[in-house]
Amino acid sequence: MNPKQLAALKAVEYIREDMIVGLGTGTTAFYAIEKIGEMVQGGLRIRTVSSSLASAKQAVAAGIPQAGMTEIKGIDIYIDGADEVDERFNLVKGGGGALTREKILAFNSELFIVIIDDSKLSSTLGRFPIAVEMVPFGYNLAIPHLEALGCKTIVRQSGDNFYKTDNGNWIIDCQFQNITDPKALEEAIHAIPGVVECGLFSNSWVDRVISGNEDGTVRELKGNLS
Ligand code: A5P
Repeated sequence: MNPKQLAALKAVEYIREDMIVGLGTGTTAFYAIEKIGEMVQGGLRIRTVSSSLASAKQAVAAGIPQAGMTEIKGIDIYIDGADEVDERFNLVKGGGGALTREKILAFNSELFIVIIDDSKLSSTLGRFPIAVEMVPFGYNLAIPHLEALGCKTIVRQSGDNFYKTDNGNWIIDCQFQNITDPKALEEAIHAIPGVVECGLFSNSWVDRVISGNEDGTVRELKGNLS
C-alpha cells in the first residue's frame, strides 16, 4: 500500500454512522473517497459534501450519497490532503485548484483530518507555491501587489488557456521562499481586491494530521487518535 493510501485508510476509521462527511480533492483524498464508497456499499449510512466537482463525480460513481450544501448546517468530519505542512501544522493547499471550497469545508467542520505522506512535511512553508484564486476581472492588476509581498507569480494554465476553478475564477500561483508568518501573509493576500481565497490554511483549523511513509508505517503527527 502506498503512503497516501495508508493515511487515507487510517482517517476514514473516524467516520461514524449518520455523519455529514466532507470529501477532499486530490490524489490522497481519492483513496479516502474510494474507501468510503466501500464502506457505504457495506451499509454505512452517511451523507457527503464535496470540495470539488471531480470529487463529487468520484463519489457519485461510487454510490456515496450527496447532500446539497444548503441542506446542511455543518460538517462532522472533513478528510483532505495538503501540499505542504509545516512543523506547527499550518498548511498549503490548492495544488488541485479546489482551495476555496476546501477552505469552506475546513472552517465549518467539527473534525478536520489532513492526510499526507512524509514528503509533504517542511520545517517552514515555502517549498510549494501559494495558490491565489482571483476573480477574472482585473486579475492582472493584482499581480504586482502579490509580488510586492515577496513572491514570483505565474497564472495557472490548462493547455493553452487559463486554468478555471469550479467557481469560474483564475488561479495565480505565488512562489515564496520562507513563510515564517503564514497568518500575516494570508491577511496581506486577502487585502488585495479581487482575491477570493488563498491556499494558506491556519493550524488552528487542523485537528489531526495523519502521514504515511514509504516504509509502510503511518503516524499521527497532530491530535490523539483513539
Ligand atoms: C486540492 O486543491 C488540494 O488542496 C489538494 O488537497 C492538495 O493539493 C493535495 O493533493 P494531493 O493529495 O494530490 O497531493
